[in-house]
Amino acid sequence: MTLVNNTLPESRRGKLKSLLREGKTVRVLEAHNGLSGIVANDAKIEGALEDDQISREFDAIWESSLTDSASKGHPDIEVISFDSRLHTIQEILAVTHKPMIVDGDTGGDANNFEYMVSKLERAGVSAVIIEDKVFPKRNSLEAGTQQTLENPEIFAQKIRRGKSIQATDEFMIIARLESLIAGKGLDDALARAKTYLMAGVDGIMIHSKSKSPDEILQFAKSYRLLLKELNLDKPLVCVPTTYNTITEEELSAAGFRVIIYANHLLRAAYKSMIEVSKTLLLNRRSFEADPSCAPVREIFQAVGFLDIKEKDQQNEQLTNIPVIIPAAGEDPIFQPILNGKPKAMMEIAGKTLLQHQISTLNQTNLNDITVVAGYAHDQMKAEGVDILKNSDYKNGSMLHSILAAREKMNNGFLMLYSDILLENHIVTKLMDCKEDIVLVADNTIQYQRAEDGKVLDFIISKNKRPTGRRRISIVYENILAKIGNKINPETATHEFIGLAKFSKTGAEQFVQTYQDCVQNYKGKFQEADDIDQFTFTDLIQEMIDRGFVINFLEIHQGWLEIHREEDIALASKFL
Ligand code: SPV
Ligand code: MG
Repeated sequence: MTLVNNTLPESRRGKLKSLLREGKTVRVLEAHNGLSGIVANDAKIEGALEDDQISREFDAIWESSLTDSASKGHPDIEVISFDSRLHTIQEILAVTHKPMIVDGDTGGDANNFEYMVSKLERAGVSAVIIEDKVFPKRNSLEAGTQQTLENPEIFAQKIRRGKSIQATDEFMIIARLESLIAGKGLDDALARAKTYLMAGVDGIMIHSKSKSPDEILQFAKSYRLLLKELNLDKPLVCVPTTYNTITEEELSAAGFRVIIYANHLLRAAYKSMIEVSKTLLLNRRSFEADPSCAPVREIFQAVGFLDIKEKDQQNEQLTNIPVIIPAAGEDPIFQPILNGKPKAMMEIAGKTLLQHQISTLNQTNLNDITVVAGYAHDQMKAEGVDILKNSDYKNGSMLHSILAAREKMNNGFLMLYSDILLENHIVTKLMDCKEDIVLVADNTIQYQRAEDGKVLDFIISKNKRPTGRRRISIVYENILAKIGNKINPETATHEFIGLAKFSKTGAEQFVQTYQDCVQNYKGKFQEADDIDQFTFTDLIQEMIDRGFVINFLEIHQGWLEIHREEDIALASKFL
C-alpha cells in the first residue's frame, strides 16, 4: 500500500532531527527507486528472538549516489545530473513516509550547493551529506581510485553558504570526511572535522573502505573529545559496507548515531537479476526461475495494486449495477386472478408485484432494471425499467430469460426472481459483498422444516454450521457445496431466495460456463432432464463442480415468494 505512506514535506522533514534528539541510534537503508523505497520504508521484523520479543525496522532512507547512478546504468562519478537525482528522490518520497538522507556527492560549488539545499529542503528531505572531494568525485569504495580532496576552507565556505540558504531549522547539512579514503590519515580527518563543525555543520560522517572498523572507532574516540573541546553535540555517521562484522550495538556504543546500509538493496536486486536471467537461458523456460522471483501478487500488494482493485470493486457497487428480473414464464396457478396478465403484474396492496420490487431496488440506488418478459409481454408495464422480450420463453427455462439480458452483464449484475418480495436491508447487505458470485440464502430451514411438497431451491453449505442457535450472518465466507430442488430437505442448510449478485469477473464466469454447457452438452444435465431446460441452479451447480467459488449471504427471513394464492394475503401483511 503506497498511498498510505503519503506524507507532506513539512511533516517528514523534521523527523530525523527528532529521532536524534530522542537519543536514538538511527538505522538507515538505501533506496534507488520507488519500489526499493517501499521496501526500505516498510521492512519490519517482529517476534521472538532468543527469548526476547523484537520489533525492528529502518528509521530512515539513504538516497545513494552509487545506487541511483548504478540503477541508471552509470558509474558513480557525478555524471548523473542533480535533476535526475531529484527525480529519483521525488519518486521515493512519493511512496514512503520515513525521513530521507540524500547523498549530495560534492554538492558542486557553493552556488550549486545552495540550489541543492533549497530544492531538497522544499521536497521534505531531512538531511544532505556532502563529501569533501573535488567535483567530479569518484566513488570511495574501489581500491586504487584516484581521490582528490577539497581544500577544507573552500569546503567550509560551501557549508556556510548551504546553512545560510535553508529556510527551516529542521534541515541538516552533514559533512563527510574522505581523509581515510584518500589515505590522508586520522589527523587530517580530525582537523577537517573541526573546521566543518566551526562552519556550522549539523553532523559529521567519517567514511572508510577498510575491512576493519578500527580506524573509524579510533576517529569516534577523538571526535568525542573534539565535541567536548568545542562544546558541541553533533551526530557522527558511518557507512559500514566494508567493515561489516561490527554490530549496530557496538557502533552505537562507540558514539555513532546514524548507521547507513548504503547499497544493499541494489546489490541484492542485481544478484537476483543475474541469477534469474541465467536460469531462464539454461532452462529455456521460467519454471526453474520462479523460486528466485517474488510472486507477482506480492509486487501488486507492495505498490498498492490490490488496494486499487478493492476500490474499483467499491466503485462498481456504487455505480448503478444492472438488475435483471426474469419474468417471462406463464404461471397457471394465478391465471384465474390475472386475466391473461403476466404474474409480475399481479396487484398486491395497491401496487403490482413488479412495482414493489422496483421500489425496493430503487431505495438501494439500483435504477438500471431490465425485466425479461415473455408470456403476455405486451401487458408487462412499469415506469423506469427496460422491458426485454424473450419470444422463445416456452422452449427454455428461466435461465434462458436471464441470459437474454446478456448485454447487461458486462460489468456485473444482480438477478432477482420476479415473484419475490424483499426487505430493503437484504439488497443493501448483498451490495456490500465483495465476492464474485454471491447468492442470498435463508437459513430458516435449520429451525423449521420446509412445508411438505413445496419445491424449493435448497442449498448445502460447504462449511456446516453448528445448528440450534438462531443467527443472521453478514460474514460472507459462506460457500456453496450444492444447490438444487432435488436435494433432500433434511440435509439442506439453506434455501436460495432468488436473489444473486455477480461481479464483472463473476458475470464473465457465469456467461462462459453457460455458453460452454449449451455448446457441448446434450440430454440430461445436473437436475434437468434435458440441457434445453436447465435452470439457474443447475448452472450454479455446474460452476461449483468446475471449481468456481460460489458464496452465499446468509439471511433469516425478511422476504417472501408468491407461489400460491394464500401468499397474496401474506404478502399484503408483509408489506
Ligand atoms: C553511496 O552510497 O553512494 C556512498 C557511499 O556515497 S559509498 O558508496 O560507500 O561511497
Ligand atoms: Mg555516494
